[in-house]
Amino acid sequence: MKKVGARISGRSSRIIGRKIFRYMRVTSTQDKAKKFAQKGLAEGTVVIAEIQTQGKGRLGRRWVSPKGGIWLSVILRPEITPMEVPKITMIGSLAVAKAIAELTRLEVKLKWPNDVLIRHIPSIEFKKVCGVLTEMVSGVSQVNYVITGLGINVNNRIPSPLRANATSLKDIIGRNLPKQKLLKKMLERFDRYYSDFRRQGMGRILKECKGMSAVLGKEVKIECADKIIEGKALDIDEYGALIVETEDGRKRVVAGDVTILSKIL
Ligand code: BT5
Repeated sequence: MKKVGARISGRSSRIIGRKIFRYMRVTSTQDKAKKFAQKGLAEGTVVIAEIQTQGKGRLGRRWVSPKGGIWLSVILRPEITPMEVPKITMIGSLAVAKAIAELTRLEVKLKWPNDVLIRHIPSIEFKKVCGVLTEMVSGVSQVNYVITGLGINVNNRIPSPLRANATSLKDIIGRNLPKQKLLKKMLERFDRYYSDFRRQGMGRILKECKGMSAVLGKEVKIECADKIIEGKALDIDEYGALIVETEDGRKRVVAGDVTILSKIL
């Protein structure tokens, strides 16, 4: 594991990205960030790597992380309860979605609970360009710290088994994108939304997330840990839960894997 630059600071950020640790190759930026958090490193510290050898998705899944992508984790110390942690996933995915939209002018959507999708021009299909993983260490009623991991497919190749659902910005645009520019925009957005959240709660962020949602108003199938729920996605509540109208009435879903049954997003 090679450490490229010890500490790169100097961005005018208030919180996110006050310190950035860059690595050539790590197992997972989540693990590095967790170790730093345990040692007491400040909120807003970012760990970023060129390559992850054991990148992680949710529920122990693998996240493919070759050279060319943005793989990073952020240490956060929000004063929230464990139940509110999905709010942080929303903030992270919104920051990525907005930064990509601003830089590329492509159509970007959020797929509840943790995916950023992009339209695979010229088709009408949307594919996953980014996944967010939020892990926490907490007591019963208070979160100790949160590590939010963002994996963005920028200039990397997507292995063929994943191509049906995943894409990279380079795949769509046909050339390399300036990774540092996207990173800077994304961290600035993240910083702004996180500060808004700490000052005023989820109001504006929730509204923007709903506005970019790929699932609201659609017929969906959600695979949860112990059951499958089918119905129409009606709303996302303040805690980041999805409200679904099913044959047995309204259900509130806090986590799961969504398949959108409607053809057109
Ligand atoms: C996620 O999980 O989407 C969360 C991914 C978080 C990755 C970041 S990278 C920086 C930080 N450090 C880490 O170790 N992780 C975080 P989930 O929703 O469970 O999706 C995982 C599934 O997406 C896999 O089972 C594959 O099907 C697919 N997948 C794997 N690699 C992918 C990629 N690069 N792009 C798109 N899809 C991928």
